Amino acid sequence: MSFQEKKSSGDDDTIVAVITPPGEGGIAALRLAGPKSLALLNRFYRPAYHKHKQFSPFLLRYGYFTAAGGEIIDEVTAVYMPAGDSYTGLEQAEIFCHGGRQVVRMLLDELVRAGARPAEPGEFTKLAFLNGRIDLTRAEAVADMVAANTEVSLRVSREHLLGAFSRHIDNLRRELIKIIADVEASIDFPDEEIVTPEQSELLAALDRVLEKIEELAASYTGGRIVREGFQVAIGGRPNAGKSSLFNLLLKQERALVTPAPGTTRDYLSEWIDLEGIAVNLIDTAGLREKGSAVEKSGHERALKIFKNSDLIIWLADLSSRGWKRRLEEDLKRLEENIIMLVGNKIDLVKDYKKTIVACPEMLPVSCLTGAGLKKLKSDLVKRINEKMPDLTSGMVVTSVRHQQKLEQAIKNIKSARKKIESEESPEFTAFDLNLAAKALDEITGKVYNEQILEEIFSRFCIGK
Ligand SMILES: Nc1nc2c(ncn2[C@@H]2O[C@H](COP(=O)(O)OP(=O)(O)OP(=O)(O)O)[C@@H](O)[C@H]2O)c(=O)[nH]1
Ligand SMILES: [Mg+2]
Repeated sequence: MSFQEKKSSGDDDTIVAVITPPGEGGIAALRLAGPKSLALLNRFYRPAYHKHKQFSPFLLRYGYFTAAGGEIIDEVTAVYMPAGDSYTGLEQAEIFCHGGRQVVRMLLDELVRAGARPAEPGEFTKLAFLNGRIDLTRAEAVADMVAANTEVSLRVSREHLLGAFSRHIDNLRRELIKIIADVEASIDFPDEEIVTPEQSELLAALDRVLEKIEELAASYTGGRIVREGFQVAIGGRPNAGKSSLFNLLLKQERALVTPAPGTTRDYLSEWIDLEGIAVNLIDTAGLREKGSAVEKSGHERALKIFKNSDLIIWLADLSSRGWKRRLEEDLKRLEENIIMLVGNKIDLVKDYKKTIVACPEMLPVSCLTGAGLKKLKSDLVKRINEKMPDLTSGMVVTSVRHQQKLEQAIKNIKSARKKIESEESPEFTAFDLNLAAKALDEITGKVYNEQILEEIFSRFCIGK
């Protein structure tokens, strides 16, 4: 289905849903979208004053919502938006009532009894897409924007919502289409009546697009961090002070701290906001060779957590004898992980600087006195920022769906490249390149099918 063929969901339904969160609140809002929105609004609305009698576009009116029998259900304000000039692109009305569960339910019931259909999850945004108001990446950004819980994720989803990302995809597509036209010209005019580009020119042009798409696809690692947060695990031998550090970073006594080794058996996980970045901090069970069965399964879990973490803070107890030898063993085991080395309990070690001279990258701290913790936090932020994508452009892939389509496009372009090099018939090259363009079109929604829409909008809640 192409962009031009888009219609509203195919029927003349007027849909309704509460668009504010459930529960009690000062105000709740209901939205109607569809050709009967204004008629339905007029049917239940009674003005408080004469001058609020008639609805005109975008002017808030003050009055009452009355039941079918005429009795007043609530005092409300309401607004109407004409088709072509609303979020969904359809005629729309919004009613603001008091934010009580029962009030909302009664208003909704009246509207449904009068013929409005309860909206499906994400249906308002889906209509906005189907009516050509926004493209798919922007529709998806609506959900991300609502879910954003840190400054960074908000900034990225806002860029996507405002269309920076889809404009970038469209530019890449345009470059690709130009190349396709050149390739196809050599199919249509095999006698070379018109000048077609040299093989080397074609390859150079393809490489330029390929490089840009690859760069965009590479931003996904950072995009995943923006979306899912940055995972930091605290690891180390039993009694190293992992739970103490966890509590300090969390600024609350969340994990149990005792002098007995093996206190933490299972892992604990909490979110912290480190300078606008969502960090998922995990306290793990201390690693040691011997231990009870419970401890052992705690270790297995810890190892799995380390594997999935973006960074491990590895804690050594500088006051314990033989910490260096144990650290060496541990580091060997963890060699593939990114580690930040921290030496704890410096308050117990007389000349700690001498002790760690052989470990220049080790950060000395004391969870008891708080010494070194400021530096630990700023180092942590630095390490996280190194892995964060450049957010200034908004060109960050945050969605698996987009990432898969980009990978598809890369694969198709690479295959086309090979065909040009081995001088295969241009039809085959054009075929691959058209597939690549289609993959890009599926990102913005120029090409879509029901399954793609279902995948995207099922993530939404009712009322979005
Ligand atoms: N003197 C001193 N004691 C500390 C320091 N940090 C932690 N401790 C103590 O060391 C003991 C162990 O601390 P925890 O935070 O429970 O250590 P853990 O690594 O979580 O231990 P497990 O969960 O058993 O693996 C507790 O008695 C803490 O009070 C420190 O910097 N200095
Ligand atoms: Mg612990």
